[in-house]
Amino acid sequence: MSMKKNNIAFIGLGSNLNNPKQQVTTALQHISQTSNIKMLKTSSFYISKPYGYTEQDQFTNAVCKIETTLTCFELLTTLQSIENKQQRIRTIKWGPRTIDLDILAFNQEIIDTPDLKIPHPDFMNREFVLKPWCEIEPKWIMPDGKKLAEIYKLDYSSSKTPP
Ligand code: ROI
Repeated sequence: MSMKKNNIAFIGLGSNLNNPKQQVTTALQHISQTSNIKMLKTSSFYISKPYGYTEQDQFTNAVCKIETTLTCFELLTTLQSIENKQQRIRTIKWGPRTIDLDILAFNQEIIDTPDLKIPHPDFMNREFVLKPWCEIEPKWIMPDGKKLAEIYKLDYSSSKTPP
């Protein structure tokens, strides 16, 4: 008998097109309704200024915590199919989107493949990720041993500009 491992993951949600609040709500419902995923926590919704490419509408952002028997790659595929269901059209890099679903953390694992990088490579510079994430799990330990609340305090002390 093979038992599947229970994994803990955090997912970042963001939208700035076609009723962003509704898009995030719908994505959270889709995630909750996925078999092999149990929704554990959801953050409040945060309105944030666009980061990276600033000539676009403000975003609605949130973070959720799940338990799942899916592997991180299966989870990525699941999230991409939810993005597709919500008619995400990929135009320019960092452009407006109906929904963006990023795996922020998967247990304490480091994944570095062309299609999937965990932890999210730029999370420490993104207040719209750190704020909702810290709301639900400030004590989360990253693979490098740093506590999330410390990263938020230390690394987001001033506004940053993307590369
Ligand atoms: N900016 C904000 N504020 N929120 C996002 O979710 C977001 N997502 C992105 C880019 C375009 C980089 N900027 C963002 O992918």
